[in-house]
Amino acid sequence: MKIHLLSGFLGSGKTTAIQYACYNLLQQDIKVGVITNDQGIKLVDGSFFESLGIPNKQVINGCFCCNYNDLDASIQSLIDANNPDVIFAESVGSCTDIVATVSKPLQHIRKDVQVTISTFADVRLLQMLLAGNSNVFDEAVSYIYHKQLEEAGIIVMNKIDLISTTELDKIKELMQEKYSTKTLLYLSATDADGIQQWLQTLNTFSPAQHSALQIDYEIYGAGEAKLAWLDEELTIYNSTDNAVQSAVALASTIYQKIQQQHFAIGHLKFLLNDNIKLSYTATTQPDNQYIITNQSTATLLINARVQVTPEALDRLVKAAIKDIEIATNSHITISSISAFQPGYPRPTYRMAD
Ligand SMILES: Nc1nc2c(ncn2[C@@H]2O[C@H](COP(=O)(O)OP(=O)(O)OP(=O)(O)O)[C@@H](O)[C@H]2O)c(=O)[nH]1
Ligand SMILES: [Mg+2]
Repeated sequence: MKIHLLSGFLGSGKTTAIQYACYNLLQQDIKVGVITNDQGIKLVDGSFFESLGIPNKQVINGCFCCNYNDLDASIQSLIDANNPDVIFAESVGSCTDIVATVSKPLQHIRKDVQVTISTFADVRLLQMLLAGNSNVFDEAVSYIYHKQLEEAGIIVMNKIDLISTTELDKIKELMQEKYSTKTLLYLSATDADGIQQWLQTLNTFSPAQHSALQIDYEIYGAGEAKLAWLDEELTIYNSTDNAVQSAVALASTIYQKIQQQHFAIGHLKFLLNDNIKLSYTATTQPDNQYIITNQSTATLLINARVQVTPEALDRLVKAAIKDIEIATNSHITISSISAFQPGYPRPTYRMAD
């Protein structure tokens, strides 16, 4: 069995890559399983794979490294239920050091499993950070971003459809200079050829190329603590059957309020009616390909990961809810809410070289 670990910053395209890779492999009758991971409990990614009918498990309430035993139990549970040939495991976008804390322990404990790690990077965000545009995220957050790239065997520069060929050539040059020892891929996860290229690389990649990071956990912990997580589940009631429109407007209003206040967005994602994902990142917005249906109720799961305090994020979302209730003549009830900062990273195992 193969386990492909995906690392990479919030919103870089890990879930999208797994989704299309699963379609590709299922077409070839290769059995797949997915493990998603996040700091919270009510999570868009896990529910999204559930809605796609792809066998999946979630490691919740903290990253793989700090919940190694839950990761292992999820692997076992997928094996018992479905015996997959390939498992994709997506780590939290603010997590790093996974060679030492996840990949090496996995290879040590499950000797029959082949493990790879790919780090995903949104090519436009990378472009900004490589250009020294350091005001996108706090220095400690950028530290995590660069550590994710540093520990990768394979770096996937994703979303190349968003830049010109001239810009792409420039990035290739810079990445080659900085990361010449790594396997560098340039693709779009939404493109079948791009996914095929990534899967081919995974098939031929030797895990021996991964080596553990030198990392300062004080800066890593400080970087995670700069980010706020807000998970909220709500139901929208609208007597003129405009509940779905109101939900979409709420997502957009939250995004606009974050933009107005100049808070850096890691990933602002929503799951509408348990199956439609709306996602805003530092560089992308929803593609609006969903179909608006006339309904008197709609559910919305909000997962916001933003560089701000949890209290300010909570206030901002509450204000957006109020605005939408008034603007669309809707009533919104909140069934669960949790706003917090990720805790200091304390890995279950850490195996350096
Ligand atoms: N244009 C474009 N957008 C993409 C591509 N891949 C992903 N996206 C978009 O980027 C956004 C974030 O993608 P996800 O796959 O959810 O990112 P992620 O890395 O799983 O995010 P987290 O789980 O929050 O860390 C979504 O709106 C995707 O549709 C791509 O190749 N091109
Ligand atoms: Mg994801």
